[in-house]
Amino acid sequence: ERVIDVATTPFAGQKPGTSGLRKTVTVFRQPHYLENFVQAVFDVLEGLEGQTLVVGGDGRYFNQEAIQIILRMAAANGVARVLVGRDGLLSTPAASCVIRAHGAFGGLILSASHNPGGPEGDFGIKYNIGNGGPAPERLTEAMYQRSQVLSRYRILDTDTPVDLSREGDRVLGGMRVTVIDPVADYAALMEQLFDFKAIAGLFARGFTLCFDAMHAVTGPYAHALLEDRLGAPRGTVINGTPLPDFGGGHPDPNLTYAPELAALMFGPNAPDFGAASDGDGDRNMILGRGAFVTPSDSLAVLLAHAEHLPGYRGRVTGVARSMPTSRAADRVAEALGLPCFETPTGWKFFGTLLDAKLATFCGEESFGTGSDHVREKDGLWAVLAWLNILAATGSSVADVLREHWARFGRTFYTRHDHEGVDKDAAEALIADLRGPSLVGQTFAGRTVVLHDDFAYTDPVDGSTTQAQGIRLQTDDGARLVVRLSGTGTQGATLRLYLERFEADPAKHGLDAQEALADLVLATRDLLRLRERFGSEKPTVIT
Ligand code: VG1
Ligand code: CO
Repeated sequence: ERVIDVATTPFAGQKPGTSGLRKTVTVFRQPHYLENFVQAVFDVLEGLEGQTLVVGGDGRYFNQEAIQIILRMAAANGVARVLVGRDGLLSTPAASCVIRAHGAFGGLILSASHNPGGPEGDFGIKYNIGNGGPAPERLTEAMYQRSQVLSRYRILDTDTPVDLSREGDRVLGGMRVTVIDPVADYAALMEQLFDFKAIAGLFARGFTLCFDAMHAVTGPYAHALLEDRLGAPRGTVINGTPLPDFGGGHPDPNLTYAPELAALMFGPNAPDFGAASDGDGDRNMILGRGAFVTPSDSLAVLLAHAEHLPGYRGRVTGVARSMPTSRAADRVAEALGLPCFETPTGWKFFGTLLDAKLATFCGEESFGTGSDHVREKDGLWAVLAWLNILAATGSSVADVLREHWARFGRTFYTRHDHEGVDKDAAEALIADLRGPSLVGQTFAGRTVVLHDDFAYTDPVDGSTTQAQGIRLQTDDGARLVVRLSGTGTQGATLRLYLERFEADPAKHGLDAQEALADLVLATRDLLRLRERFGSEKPTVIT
């Protein structure tokens, strides 16, 4: 096969957001669109020639076609070898694991994560660096800049697809393509981190679990780990076959988009434990019988119980959370004498902290939890960590939560999303909030003590990131955060994050929406939501 240079012109807006470039499938299927972006990535990677890349995706519509294009371009750009998951599948955490396990130069992950898939849905692509983590901002910015000026891309002149259905080596131009088992490296890593014997013991004693893979990429991983290795009965994993359109669902593990699981866990026949993960397998939702664990609490609980987890015992150095994530983990860190870092939204900001061993666990309120075992958040990892804790303590999920709150206090937390709102109106709201300081004024009967637009200086590499979201804090420790989504593909999504601390155990049983009701009302007034957007009702509450 010949290498050819194809003349092209830039597409506006090929700018990676919170997690890679995400657009509708229709945008991605325009001739040259994907090719341009991939070439922009390759162009800014120094020393790519002769290296090994990892490629895989969440199996959504356009995954296979995209991978074939990427393989032909990688070969044409001098990549020596590509490791690709069988059938083009690799969950995001597994891709991170494979990059690290094989010492690859980096990897391309095809996913729009929790966004719906299918011909009318979304697609996405992101580049991860050699530590297995998302490319840092300076690299994604360089890719964007390059995409705006390139005039040609390089590709192998062939239409014959590489067979990705069988494991083993193939040759494509001058490049080796190795099709790997997408689960093997990842499963081996999980066995090193957790007490599989204790978890298997739980299942042997009749402990029941329902894991909803939401027809997304975690199905094969969950079948292999939970059922095959840990002995949970068949049927423990539901919706376990990855489908290009996720069965028409919205593969976002929360109480709104996983309604069947939610109904099961709060119904009369609830199993002991319930969990779900998202399109690309990096998010997780944790439920017990009649109990929902907020992701912010989950991070705090894992940190508090690290001594039960073989892979972490005696080596936890710190914790990091994204800015809008609740401060529940901060309280645990303080009690344990560990540092707690507050970073901008998106997993790419945790990489330097993990590499420098400043943080061991990381978390985001958006159902993301993880550790230094890879450089992505990891849905199934969180599920295994919780199972390990339940096995070690002999407690139920509800008891673990109750005991945690009794010891550290409870941080009531909620996020209200207003999806698909008018972009100009949303930007005007943020601009207004960047205006005169509200410090000293009253908010929900409290006094505002902090009002800023979050900026971050990375303590390891000194890089700075501005304008990451408005923070409003009151004298009693309540907090409102306002920011716009960087992963959406339609209009704008406004995210409002609210929390308040409660020390009194007699009040820990309250429903979060009830406990935060006065803050919700005050937020609607302060932001004049109805006036600006025509409605003050959120589309999704998590
Ligand atoms: C959202 C979440 C953020 C997460 C990101 C990627 O970003 O809020 O915490 O890191 O999605 O997750 P945004 O900019 O829309 O708020 V995933 O599972 O979509 O890769
Ligand atoms: Co995801």
